[in-house]
Amino acid sequence: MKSHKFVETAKASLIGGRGGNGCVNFRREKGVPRGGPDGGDGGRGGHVLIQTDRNTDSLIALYYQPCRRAEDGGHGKGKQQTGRNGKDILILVPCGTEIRDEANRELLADLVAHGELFIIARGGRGGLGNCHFTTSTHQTPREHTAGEPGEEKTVRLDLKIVADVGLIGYPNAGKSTLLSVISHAHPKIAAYPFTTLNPIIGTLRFEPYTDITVVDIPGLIQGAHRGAGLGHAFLRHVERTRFLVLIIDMAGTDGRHPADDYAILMDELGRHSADLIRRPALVVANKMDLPAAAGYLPEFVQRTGIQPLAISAKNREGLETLKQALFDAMIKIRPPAQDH
Ligand SMILES: Nc1nc2c(ncn2[C@@H]2O[C@H](COP(=O)(O)OP(=O)(O)OP(=O)(O)O)[C@@H](O)[C@H]2O)c(=O)[nH]1
Ligand SMILES: [Mg+2]
Repeated sequence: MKSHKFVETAKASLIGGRGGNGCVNFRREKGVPRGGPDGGDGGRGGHVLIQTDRNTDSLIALYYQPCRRAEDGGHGKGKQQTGRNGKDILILVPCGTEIRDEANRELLADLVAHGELFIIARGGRGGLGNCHFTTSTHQTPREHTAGEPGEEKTVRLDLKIVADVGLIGYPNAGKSTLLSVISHAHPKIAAYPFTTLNPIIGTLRFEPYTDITVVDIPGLIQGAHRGAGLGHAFLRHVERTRFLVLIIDMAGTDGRHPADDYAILMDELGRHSADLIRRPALVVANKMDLPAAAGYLPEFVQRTGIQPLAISAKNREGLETLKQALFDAMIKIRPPAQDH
């Protein structure tokens, strides 16, 4: 269905344009044998700019074109004409893009809101023309300066999706099914594990108050921190969320006990980041339409000490209660800290 590649990390080599050189020139006018210096300055080299854009959903642009160099500034000319500035390059990235120096991993920018603009590689300043070097004793200066080189940056970009709520669960637990019935998103749903390969965002409308964005990610399994299944790198996409929904297949469809699933999910979350297991969360028991679910539920409650919210995403049961719980949670929780 998806025709474009989803790229969530990219390396790029970005270079600002060189500044134009200052010019050496002397005025030549009829009847003025030795005109004064009138060499103009060089123009600034173009910047490489990065801007967040809510209509851009992956780093694909940098994946195909990882080396960018902005245009050089024009050289200065006679009659004090300044060279033109080099054209800037604007690279659009999704909201939630972190930019780090490739060499030392220093965080250069974390662009979250739509429209944030960051100059990643400045263009060099233009050089000075000889008209700047005149003094009372030095009337025919030939001095000028060359344009400065543009900045060169090798950076790594990482997308961490910006959403309010993250869906966590084993493959096949019904995360995508749930997203499809509480929002207008159309994630792929299938009875085999790892159907979801890329994060997908859905929006819940609570008119007239607010919107809640929910991100659906791939399934997490035991050993994900060692690379099992699809690994755990995709958990970055719930790092910025304020609230998690842990979805448990209460019917044990794939032959595991739901209480084990819960313990393993928490363990894998904790191994990815201690922050994630402390994040406010709601445990949801899905597939309650299947008879086995009623059998597993009491033992789940007893072993985990958690009374999950029972739903059937497939039959659209329990969804109003779930939506209300999300809404209440959003109101209670302060906006996310920007220090991830
Ligand atoms: N009986 C029943 N089946 C469900 C329910 N919710 C989801 N399913 C089924 O479970 C299977 C997996 O659903 P998905 O929504 O793709 O599961 P997922 O958690 O997104 O799986 P991955 O993307 O692989 O991690 C599909 O065959 C769904 O139809 C439910 O409430 N009841
Ligand atoms: Mg899925």
